[in-house]
Amino acid sequence: MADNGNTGFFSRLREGLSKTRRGFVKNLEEMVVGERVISREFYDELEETLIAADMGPVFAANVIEEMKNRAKRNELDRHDALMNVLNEYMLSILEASDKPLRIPKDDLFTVMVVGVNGTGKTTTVGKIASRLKQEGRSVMAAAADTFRAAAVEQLDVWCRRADVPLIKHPTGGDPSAVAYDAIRAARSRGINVLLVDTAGRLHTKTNLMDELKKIKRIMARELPGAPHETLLVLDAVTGQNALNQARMFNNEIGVTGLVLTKLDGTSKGGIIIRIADELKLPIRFIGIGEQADDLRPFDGREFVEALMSSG
Ligand SMILES: Nc1nc2c(ncn2[C@@H]2O[C@H](COP(=O)(O)OP(=O)(O)OP(=O)(O)O)[C@@H](O)[C@H]2O)c(=O)[nH]1
Ligand SMILES: [Mg+2]
Repeated sequence: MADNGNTGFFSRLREGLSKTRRGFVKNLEEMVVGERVISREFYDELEETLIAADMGPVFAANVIEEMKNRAKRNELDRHDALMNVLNEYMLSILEASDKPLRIPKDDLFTVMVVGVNGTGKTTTVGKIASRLKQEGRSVMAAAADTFRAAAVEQLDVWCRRADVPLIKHPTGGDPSAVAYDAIRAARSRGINVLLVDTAGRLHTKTNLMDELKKIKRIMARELPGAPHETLLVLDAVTGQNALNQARMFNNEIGVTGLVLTKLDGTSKGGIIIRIADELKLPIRFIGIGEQADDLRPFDGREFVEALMSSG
């Protein structure tokens, strides 16, 4: 990828995170101005600030403990030393979650994309399809969201633009039948990557989790090891709800990777730290807009830099 693209993405990410940054960095800066002796009130206020920034109580407690330790050793008498502790902590947590999706080239690799309605599943399937296609992979998509015609149409637009074949059934059909057909079609055409889009809600009273479990089961029966990746799409704007969704999906169907979308313009970008810290699931991609190149593999260091750099 050209440098331009990376710089563009970084500055857009930084811009996108500016509300999150304003929510806590400014607060921190005001708190530490002129402060040499760090008081108990200071730590309490800091803890509140980090929790208010959605980073979670565990993270806040750990950061503060480390600050207190350093203060005891007289290593923490300046503002930048304090910010360094915060930076280091964020970095260690986000780098541990920074595990890009590795897709072998020789076999059919299947990705099932799940999440509650509106988080950005279909858009993410479209973006990943066009990214992989640009990298020279053979890609196919499956519209296993049969909830509404518009959902299939939406994916169809992405697929036509990316020149990726789409397997679809009429609205209201059985989503697992779509997944089944797609695996067969992908195999017979020697496709490398199959991306399966699923619904965030259903027509029937059938539980969404039961439906997703069924799709998984059918995929595994048709192709041992499938789905190779169960990718959960979370909307950063929803903050704590995203964390709860991740817990629920992981308990119910098992999640192997996360995508965090809508990091453009949210004040709740700190949730990524809490999700990484408490769930320890790989973060595969982040989304910062609606266009194809607004999705990138997650890079923990880049994220911390974008979050903490002023501008
Ligand atoms: N700003 C912004 N918008 C996004 C991003 N990702 C997706 N969207 C938008 O969010 C809306 C919902 O996206 P979809 O991809 O339809 O979400 P979905 O999870 O498939 O929704 P359902 O199929 O209804 O469950 C669309 O308007 C997308 O363009 C992102 O990273 N940033
Ligand atoms: Mg959708």
